[in-house]
Amino acid sequence: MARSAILNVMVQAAMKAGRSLSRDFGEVQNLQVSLKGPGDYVSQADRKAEDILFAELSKGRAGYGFLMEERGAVAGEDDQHRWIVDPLDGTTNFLHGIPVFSISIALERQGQIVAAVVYNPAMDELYTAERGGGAFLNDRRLRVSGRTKLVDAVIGCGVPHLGRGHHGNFLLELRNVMGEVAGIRRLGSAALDLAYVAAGRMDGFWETGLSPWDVAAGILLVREAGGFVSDDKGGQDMLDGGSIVAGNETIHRALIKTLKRPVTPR
Ligand code: 2AM
Ligand code: CA
Ligand code: CA
Ligand code: CA
Repeated sequence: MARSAILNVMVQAAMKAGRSLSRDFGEVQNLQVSLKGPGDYVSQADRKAEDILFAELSKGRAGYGFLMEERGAVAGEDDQHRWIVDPLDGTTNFLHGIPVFSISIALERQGQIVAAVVYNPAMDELYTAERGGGAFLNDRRLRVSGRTKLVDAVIGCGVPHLGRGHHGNFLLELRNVMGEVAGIRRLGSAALDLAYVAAGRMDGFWETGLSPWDVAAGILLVREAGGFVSDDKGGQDMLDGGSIVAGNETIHRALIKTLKRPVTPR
């Protein structure tokens, strides 16, 4: 598979940051950790990986702007292009020694996501996509699952975070979904959840309360693997609205309907 020059820049940056995360994951008990809010941790590993990504992406393409979890927005001279980056998606897993975390890099051009990399260094799984060029896991072309019935489906979700609301609504959604599906999973890295939907490992995924860097790359992975992505109302406000529903066409539609259904006591 021939990668474009820009995707190569993104892959090289992700691999370098991935080596840093892998080293820190091996000595996780020695990392300095601080609290950004209730239950919201950031470590030296997040910051080191972000520094590497900022340096490598800046070197690869001068002047592009950034939106990064720890740095926030950094304006560039080129206002047509912006990197949307999460240096460590799944910090809670990482700090607990659970090898389910990822680096997420999306390139936005004139408001459209055109290239995406999600990399899980612990499993050495590299997910890439370019707009119109398909999605890949390492060198293998990806396709969302072909399952069409919720009763056969494994659905990923996120659990609302401490102090951020949505808890009551989540319980209603969960109750609706768990009564219909084969299984529910909670990985703890939204970027990987979306990559797993793209890979057909999970048939669908929903979460609320997310930030643009959690989902920007994963959205393109799912679309380029033939899947559907929307916010929880069926619109396209995923980056700023914070809610996301993904799946193949049939599961995506069924999941939106099931999430919204008024709960009937059972
Ligand atoms: P993070 O690990 O980069 O913070 C899991 O539910 C998803 O929510 C992950 O993408 C995770 O990203 C994000 N997340 C974890 N803790 C969070 C918090 N306190 N507030 C908002 N998002 C959070
Ligand atoms: Ca975080
Ligand atoms: Ca994140
Ligand atoms: Ca993060």
